[in-house]
Amino acid sequence: MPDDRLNQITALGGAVVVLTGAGVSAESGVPTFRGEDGLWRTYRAEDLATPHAFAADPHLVWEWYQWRRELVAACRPNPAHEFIARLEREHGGEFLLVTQNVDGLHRLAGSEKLVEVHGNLWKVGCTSCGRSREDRTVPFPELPPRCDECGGLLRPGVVWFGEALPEAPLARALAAAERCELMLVVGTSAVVYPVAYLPQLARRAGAHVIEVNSDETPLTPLVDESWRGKAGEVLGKRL
Ligand code: BJW
Ligand code: ZN
Repeated sequence: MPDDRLNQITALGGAVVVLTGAGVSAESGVPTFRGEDGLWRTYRAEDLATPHAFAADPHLVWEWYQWRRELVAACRPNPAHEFIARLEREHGGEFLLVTQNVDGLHRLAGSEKLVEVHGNLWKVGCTSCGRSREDRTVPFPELPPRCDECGGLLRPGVVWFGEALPEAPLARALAAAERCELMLVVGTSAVVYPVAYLPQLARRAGAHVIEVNSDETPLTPLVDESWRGKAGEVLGKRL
């Protein structure tokens, strides 16, 4: 095991935050949003992941989510997810995993201290009565799916552009970013706000920030260390 800042800080029980994005799941077969093989048939996230798109054509938006639910249902965690789950288990100090991912793979890998700030693909919410619940039906017999209770239109339990992030998870993420000693930022393009503020916040509060990414991002010039490469390979070596 290398003697680097990650190991030094975790050995001393310093507070650690891991922030992840779509790149951490790429080696599991989940397409990223903005990468080369990214997105998602012929549509851009910015065109489908909005309340406006859903209001205009809920069937089309649900087709996209149904396709993603089917795809993700067949995916398994990779060594990057496993490394992060193990870091949580073995680290004596404060720990929080903040994920922008909606695929649920971190939980499958065993992560427990986590907040899903952009929601979860396996949750649905009713646009009429407001009830929300977990629903793992793949595929839905009919699109768009309807609420069992009131017959209203269901929507995916994710956060779209222009929508507020869930209050409690975001507050936990902000507080953890402000007091961590080390932040590991894995597989995110760091362009979607407010999450993109978290590493900046941590850095300003004096944390050591390490970015793990196969490419450069707008965050790269601001971090203390860049570990260039595929997350599963770079972090898998440390398992
Ligand atoms: C690898 C790899 C490998 C590949 N290993 N690495 C300024 C300030 C604040 C807000 C804004 C602002 N300017 C604009 C906004 C608004 C907007 C925003 O940020 N827009 C930007 C695009 C400019 N933000 C919002 O609208 C947010 N809400 C908000 O601000 O609300 C305000 C409000 C307050 C009160 C009331 C009402 C409103 C909401 C943002 C929601 C984002 N939603 C999505 C969809 C989620 C649901 C779904 O999945 O369908 O979240 S968009 C999409 O982007 C998804 C992701 O979580 C998010 C981030 O993407 P991510 O994870 O970084 O993926 P990629 O593809 O971009 O990057 C992958 C990276 O991995 C790359 O760097 C690769 O190199 C790398 N990689 N393979 C390691 N193997
Ligand atoms: Zn309902």
